[in-house]
Amino acid sequence: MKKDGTGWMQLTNNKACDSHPSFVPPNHARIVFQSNRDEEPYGGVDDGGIADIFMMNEDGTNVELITKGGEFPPEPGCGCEHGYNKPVVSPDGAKIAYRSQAELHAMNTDADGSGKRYPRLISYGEHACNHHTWFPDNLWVLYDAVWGELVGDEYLFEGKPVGRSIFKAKEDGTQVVPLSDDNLVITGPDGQYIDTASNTYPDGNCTGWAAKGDNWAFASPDGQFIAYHTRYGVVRGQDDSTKKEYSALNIMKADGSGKRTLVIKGGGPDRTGLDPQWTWVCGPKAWSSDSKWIAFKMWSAGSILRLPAEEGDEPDESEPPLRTNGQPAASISIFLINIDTLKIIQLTEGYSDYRMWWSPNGSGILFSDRGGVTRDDQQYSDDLLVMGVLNGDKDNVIDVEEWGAGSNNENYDGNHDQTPDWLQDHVASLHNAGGEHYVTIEAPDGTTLQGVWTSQNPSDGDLPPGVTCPAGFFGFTVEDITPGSTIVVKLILPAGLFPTTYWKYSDADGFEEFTYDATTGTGAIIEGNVVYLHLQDGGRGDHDNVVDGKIVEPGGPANFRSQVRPVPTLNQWGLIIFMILAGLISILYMRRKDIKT
Ligand SMILES: [Ca+2]
Ligand SMILES: [Ca+2]
Ligand SMILES: [Ca+2]
Ligand SMILES: [Ca+2]
Repeated sequence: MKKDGTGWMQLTNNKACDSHPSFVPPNHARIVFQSNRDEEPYGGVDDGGIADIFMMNEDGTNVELITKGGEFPPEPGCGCEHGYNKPVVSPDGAKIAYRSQAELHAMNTDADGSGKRYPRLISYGEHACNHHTWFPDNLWVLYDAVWGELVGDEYLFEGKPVGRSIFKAKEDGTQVVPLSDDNLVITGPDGQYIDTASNTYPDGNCTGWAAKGDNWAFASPDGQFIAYHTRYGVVRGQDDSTKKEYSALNIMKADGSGKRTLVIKGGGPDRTGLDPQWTWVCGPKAWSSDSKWIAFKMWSAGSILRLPAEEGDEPDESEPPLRTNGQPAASISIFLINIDTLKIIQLTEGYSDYRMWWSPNGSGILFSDRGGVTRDDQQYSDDLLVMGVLNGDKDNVIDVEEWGAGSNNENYDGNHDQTPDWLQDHVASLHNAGGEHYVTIEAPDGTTLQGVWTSQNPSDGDLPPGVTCPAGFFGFTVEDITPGSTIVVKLILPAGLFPTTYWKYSDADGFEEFTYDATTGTGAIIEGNVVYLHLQDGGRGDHDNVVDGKIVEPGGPANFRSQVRPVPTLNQWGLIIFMILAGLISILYMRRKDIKT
């Protein structure tokens, strides 16, 4: 359907469960999905209606079963979730990560000349792999899983129940890296272990899985961070009992280091910023295109009542999480948080909103409104909605990020041209990586500033000796310039920050100082807190090295000088006179004090 909800068309129409669709990049002309339709038995062997993975054209034609033949033998399972399921297409469209027997696999999207897609097991030793998402590099798949020894319906490690952990697996099946194994035995932030039942399906046919622990890992578009959440309790007991439970939204670096909590019951890491009724944060998260904000959902306190799927059905009260019955109906709202400043913004209120997808250019969030507390009394099941416009220009920096350091000033004008920066294609205002400083980048009027990003250090290695970049690095692309021309881009730092030089980084040349060269008219000229970058398309300062009307720039202001001027030093006699004077003053002061008392 179109962004305004019109122009939708039905792609499949049958009694089977068709789910988990995704477009195949880069041209998005095909759709991969999961279905338990029975029409395609394996070489005459009926698989009993378990899930398989299919591909079709974007208009619903040319449906092809792709988990077929000797490479994909019929799989045991129970219902729609088993067999070959949950296909997720890689960002480049070349590979599909999926589940089979609750383990994580990958295959090639397109069959080769001999008709093979080379399915491969990429997880190993873990159980109940779930919630898999691709890393932006197309090489790694993030997922959560349980490992340990299965005793009864719980997995134990050194005798204690373990929760879910985050792992990343290489798509060729050669490597698995645990990212949160330090969190295997789950304790709450208060240090107490919370004993909860594992979440076993009541029919007993499928292996139980522990819901507590780390779940739902999503990498930021720039590949620097992984957002995930931790459940400190189970949401759905088999006996429907109410349990003390809460959860957190966390973040870590891509290598698993630097774990920190962004949101926990009541708001930020210090549990403020939101009404304490907001207790449960979970599920899919969506990153803004500038990798600075995360959209997440939270449950308010209250009882959960899901409206009937069809008129005449009984209301279903079994949906998680369990709340104290008798309270007003709970709602689920969508929030944004800035990963550095921890600023929280509530986007929706009073409904049951969940499952967000943020468009790659940052302009809007697609989400679902499920039955229960719904925008439309006549709706009994889930609706899809889209929220926009969250990025009013082309710089890749979302509107609230451009609204000043506190994300609360719609008129913020960092380059002082009387126009709010969020409305300007050639101006971007944003925090540096780490969030300590708020800067403005201004390209010439009439050009467009695109793909703005920040990083503390774009290289895996250290900065060169003697070079410090306390504000980190800034990357951007300036388009719509005269091919071959030299432009000046202003990097406006906060007042009081005085860099003395500017360093660039590229994969090809590593770090290099960008001093001003009068012969070519290129390089950095620094006046106070403003860096004037003289960049030539296809020449010095353009990292694409091509005359194409476009300049690609990553670099950072370096070696800040103190804003404090050196204090004139006293010679020895001056120092002695100063000490005598200071002594006299203190004696006088003490005497006056004596007189007063
Ligand atoms: Ca913007
Ligand atoms: Ca402006
Ligand atoms: Ca802007
Ligand atoms: Ca260029």
